[in-house]
Amino acid sequence: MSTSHPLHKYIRPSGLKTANCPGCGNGILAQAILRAIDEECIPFDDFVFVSGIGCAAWIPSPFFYTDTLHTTHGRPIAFATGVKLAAPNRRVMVVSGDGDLLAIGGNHFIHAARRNIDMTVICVNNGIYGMTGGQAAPTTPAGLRTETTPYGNVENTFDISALAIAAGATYVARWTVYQTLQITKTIRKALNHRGFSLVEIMSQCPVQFGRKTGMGSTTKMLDHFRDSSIPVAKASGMTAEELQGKIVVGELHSIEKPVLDIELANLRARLRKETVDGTN
Ligand SMILES: Cc1ncc(C[n+]2csc(CCOP(=O)(O)OP(=O)(O)O)c2C)c(N)n1
Ligand code: SF4
Ligand SMILES: [Mg+2]
Repeated sequence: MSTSHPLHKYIRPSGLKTANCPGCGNGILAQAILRAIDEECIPFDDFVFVSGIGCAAWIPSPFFYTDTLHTTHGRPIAFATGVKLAAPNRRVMVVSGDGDLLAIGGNHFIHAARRNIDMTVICVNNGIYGMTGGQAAPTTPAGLRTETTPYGNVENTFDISALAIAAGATYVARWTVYQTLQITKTIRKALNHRGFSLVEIMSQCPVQFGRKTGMGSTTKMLDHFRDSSIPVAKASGMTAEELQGKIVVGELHSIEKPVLDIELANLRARLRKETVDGTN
């Protein structure tokens, strides 16, 4: 009897060890992503995974045994856009961190959402720049002491999912790594959605965020996710004050809108026809 893990077939046989720390939420998420693809029975070779720079960017690259693009900091969505437009039949999934996608990469993020480019973006929101030593990110909670906010963070934070909806994303959901099964279900839905999907995953970084909040251990951070999560249906009946410090989880937005690669293909077909007809 084989004892190998059922998802092992998706891991590149490189012998490389993960860059992520023990207790990091990234391992839980990696497994949830692979399980969603496995359950959907989508050939792994259909995918191109794109990531930027940061701990979360090590989730697909180089470990997922298909095409993986490990790009420059803040630019995974720009690379993913190029891949999707050059090869519309490939499934493009971006997996990267809150800093990578929303700080240096913020402009690419909002414009890809606005253009409804067909890609699944998984944003790992750990509230900090993990890989570079715990600097404040646009998601770092107010008051938190970090490497760059030694007296406490005085900035306002982005609500990543709300930003994506406002920018034009057509599928948006949020979970924490505590809700592993729901993450898998949601990624399956996102994979079946044609257009720009954002799945925001609140994840624990025990090493940087945990140390600085004093929350410390992985289990304490997971307990926090469990105790702070409010399903979106329940949240709709709560006041802003009641929602203070809570994490609204579930499917937040799902609509249909024209998708960029389809619109471009239609445009090309129309221009070709007009050229043949002599009307262009
Ligand atoms: C142009 C550029 N600026 C800054 C950096 C340094 N840098 C690398 S990763 C990173 C932040 C990563 O944070 P996040 O995307 O939240 O990933 P995490 O490590 O938390 O998963 C920064 C500032 C860089 N590599 N390139
Ligand atoms: S520094 Fe934090 S986010 Fe990065 S791998 Fe370690 S625990 Fe995970
Ligand atoms: Mg981060």
